[in-house]
Amino acid sequence: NLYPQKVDLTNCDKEPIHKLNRVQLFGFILVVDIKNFTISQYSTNISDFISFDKTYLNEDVSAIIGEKLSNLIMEGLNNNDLGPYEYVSEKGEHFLINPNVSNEHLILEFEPIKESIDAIAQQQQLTQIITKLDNAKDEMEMCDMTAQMVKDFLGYDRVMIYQFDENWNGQVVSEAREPHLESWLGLHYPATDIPQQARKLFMSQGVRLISEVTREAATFEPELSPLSNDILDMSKSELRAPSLIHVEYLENMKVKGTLTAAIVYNNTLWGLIACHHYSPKILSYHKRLSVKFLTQVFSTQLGLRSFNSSLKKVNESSIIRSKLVKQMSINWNIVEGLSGYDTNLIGLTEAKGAAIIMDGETTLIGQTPSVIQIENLKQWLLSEISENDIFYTNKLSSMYAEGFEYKEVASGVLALLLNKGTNALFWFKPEQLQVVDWGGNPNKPAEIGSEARLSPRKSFEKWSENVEGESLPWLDYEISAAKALKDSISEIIIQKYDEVMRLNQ
Ligand code: BLA
Repeated sequence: NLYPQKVDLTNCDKEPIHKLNRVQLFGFILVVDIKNFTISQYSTNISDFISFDKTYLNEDVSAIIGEKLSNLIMEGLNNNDLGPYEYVSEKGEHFLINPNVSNEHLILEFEPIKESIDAIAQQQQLTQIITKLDNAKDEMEMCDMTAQMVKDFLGYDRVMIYQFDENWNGQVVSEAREPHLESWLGLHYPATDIPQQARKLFMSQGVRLISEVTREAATFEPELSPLSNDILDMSKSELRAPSLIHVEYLENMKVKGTLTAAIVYNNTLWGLIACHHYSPKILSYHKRLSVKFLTQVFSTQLGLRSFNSSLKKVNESSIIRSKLVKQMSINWNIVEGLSGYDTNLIGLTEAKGAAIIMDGETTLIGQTPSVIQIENLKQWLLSEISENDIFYTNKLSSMYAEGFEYKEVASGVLALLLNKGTNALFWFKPEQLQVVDWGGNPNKPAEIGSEARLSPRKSFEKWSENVEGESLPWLDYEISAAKALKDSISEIIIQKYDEVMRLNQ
């Protein structure tokens, strides 16, 4: 049995989706032995495109594509510059050959060329898009513009910008769609919709076209590669057909054709541009390449903008810290310096409240729990974290039961313990009540299908969930600001000590 594994929800993240022996029908494949350029396998739909029969197996590939092209590809292989190439068949039909290397195989992927490319017009269009992106006022506007421009450029029925969170759940943050379609803006999808191996493969590919959502696919003749005695690894193939689980998923969404582009920066998958069409849709290789380029520009811009806006926050916060240090130095009084002026401890972060426990006294600023509740929290922290450490959470009540009593003001806590916990600083963020709209019930990711096997969720109706006891997260700059303040306070304490010693002399 070639495919021993039965795929269900418990193991679908282990499905070898790069080795399913399934080829999409909008093109065909010749697999060539990289050592001697003989044909070792072909996709079973080849006769839909060119005249071919079994006898070509083990023949030199030039028997099909001609001596000239064969030499050109061989040269490209040696120079690490693999096309694409144009090929004209016996019948005079034009194809693009898109080669990729998979171990000892050279995989030649053929796609019919349907439209003539107006390179200049396409370049102008791209330049316009990039200029527009440059002028977007913030990240949100950039996402909205990109969704609309990709829709205009490619002509899909729906284009979404989809952003991952830290647990690989995702949310539709921008959308452009045909007016008769219902909006999916703001909908959430659970991480299981895109298993980890699919994310990895997708990220390295960049752009993925599924021209027709169908269970039908071509396979290879022979099924196993005679070179490796194994199923061909199609990780780099554009014509790789999707896993049947994913097909079922898209069928349930009533989608007939998709294009997905990975938004990557800092080597991580930030999100994706997801294009849906309600009828099959083939997009030429050149258009796909343009989308890849566009998505790269978009990703870089996005990264740059978020870097700049967090840099701005870091700068503002460090100005506030030096003010606090100055204030603390006036009378060598830490509590007064942190709480007695217009600029106080809260401003260092985006918290709404803060507390200072210093020499047995507790000082409160803004929205906080009570003095006793904060003292209890400190005792709990002492048992939880080492005495001079920093602690933060945006879901206090999920780990500390008493926190539930004051989750409205302090679902988020950032705490610094000083001098073995005799002194402490706290910042508090209020509960951020939110309704999360899931595109389907996330706790019920699959249903038993008619064939008594698991299938992806059938319901994409809006499914709402209340998230309780959570604040906005603590950002990196807020945590760094707290750490830096701690160092400043230690210095002030040492200076104060020196000062006292000097006066006493
Ligand atoms: C792949 N699932 C994907 C991909 C996306 C999604 C974007 C990768 C791109 C692609 O191959 O087309 C999910 N698409 C979405 C989501 C939206 C969208 C969330 O447009 C939102 C608007 N899928 C499931 C479950 C499993 C599963 C339960 O829902 C597994 C049990 C599997 N998803 C699955 C697999 C792939 C996939 C196997 C890879 C398909 C392949 O490349 O062969």
